[in-house]
Parts: sequence; structure tokens; C-alpha cells
Amino acid sequence: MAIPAEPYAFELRPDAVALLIIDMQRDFLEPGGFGAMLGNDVGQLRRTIAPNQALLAAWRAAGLPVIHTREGHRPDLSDLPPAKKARGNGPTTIGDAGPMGRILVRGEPGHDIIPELYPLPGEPVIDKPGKGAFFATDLHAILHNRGISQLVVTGVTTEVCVNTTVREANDRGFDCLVVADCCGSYFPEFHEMGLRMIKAQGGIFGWVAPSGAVIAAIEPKTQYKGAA
Ligand code: TIU
Repeated sequence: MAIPAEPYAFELRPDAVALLIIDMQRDFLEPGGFGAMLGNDVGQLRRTIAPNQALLAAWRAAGLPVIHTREGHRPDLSDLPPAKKARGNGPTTIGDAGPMGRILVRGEPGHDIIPELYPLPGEPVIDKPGKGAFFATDLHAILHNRGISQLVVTGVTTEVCVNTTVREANDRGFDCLVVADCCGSYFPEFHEMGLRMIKAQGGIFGWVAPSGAVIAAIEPKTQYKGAA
């Protein structure tokens, strides 16, 4: 089925596609989380919750596979590069006590996915130590084993974990459709440019479309029952 997209229509194959929802975690999205603690406007990310809920509901209703990711580290921080720990040069960094538990540490409240988009049993959750979802995870193996070659990508933030993951996927041969209103950045201009970078040059990294176009393509069409 063809989805109207930029820079041209995305040919969605229901037998070979997964929805990949990137890092919709409490520490990034909730007031009082790590992102807010750093002075970021979480409203820029929270506007993506409702569109993601609508897309996720339609996707699940269509019986298509969903994969979630979370950025975070082992409690002993053995998978946290010292360079990432030091980055930001602030008094509180990854692994320290934050407003919703230890920051970006697996098992802590702030690390978990927001309740509005919580994974269902059977939906894989990829715990990733980096910005890209392929680096140091089993995502590639899961996609390969399930015959998935297309990714519909949503989540936060557009220019960081979404862009890094789409670039990783593109180099591995996956076709990525990024859902514009289901992605967000603390910086609106980075969101805009992050999307433009994906679809530029004939879709150098992939395609971009609004959630409505994806939902319209996967929703079962109303059956014509004939004239009364
Ligand atoms: N998930 C993700 O994008 N992690 C970040 O650290 N993003 C920022 O924009 N900081």
C-alpha cells in the first residue's frame, strides 16, 4: 500500500514492516524528569504523545509488530562510557540520583516508558546504551529473524536518537518512514531540520509522512454492504 510521503510515496509492506517507537521515557517527557531538570521544555515532546497513541492503537488493531526502545544503562554503569558520563559537565549526570530515580539507569522509574504508550506483553523492548537503537543491542537480529525490512519510526528526540537510529537502519539496508508529528525535540528548529535531513536528496535516509497518512493506509476499510 502506498503512503503519501516526502520525498515520494512510501510503499508499505504489511508482511515486512515494524513500528519502532524510540525512547518515549518518563525522564525525557515528564515534568520533573531528567530532561526538565536540565531546563528543557518537555511540552515540545509531550505534543507527540497523542499522535503516537493514535498510531499505536491503529497499528496494534491491524495486527502489525511493534518494537519499543529505551536509552539507559546497567545499574553498575559498566556499559556507560566515561565520555558519556562526563558529558554535559553538570553537577548531575547519567547514573546519579535524579528526580525520578537514578538517571537513565534500567529499572528506575524515570527510565521506563510513559504509561500512555506502555508496551504490551510480547512487544520487544530494546534497552540501548547509545543514541542509535542498533549499537550494542539485539535489534538487528530481531528484525532479521522476523523478516522485517521496513521501519516506521517515531519517538524522541528527532535530531538525536531518532536520527541516529534511522541512519544506522539505512546503512543496514532498511527503508525507514519517519512519522513527523510522532517525533519531537526540545528544540523546534532541530526537529524541523532533523526531518528535512532525512527526506532531502531524494530521501537520503528515508521518508517523512504525518501520522494520519500512515493510519489511513493501515486501517481496515469500511466494508461496502451494498444498497439497502
Ligand atoms: N533519546 C534521545 O534522544 N536521547 C537524548 O539524550 N536526547 C536528547 O535530545 N538529549
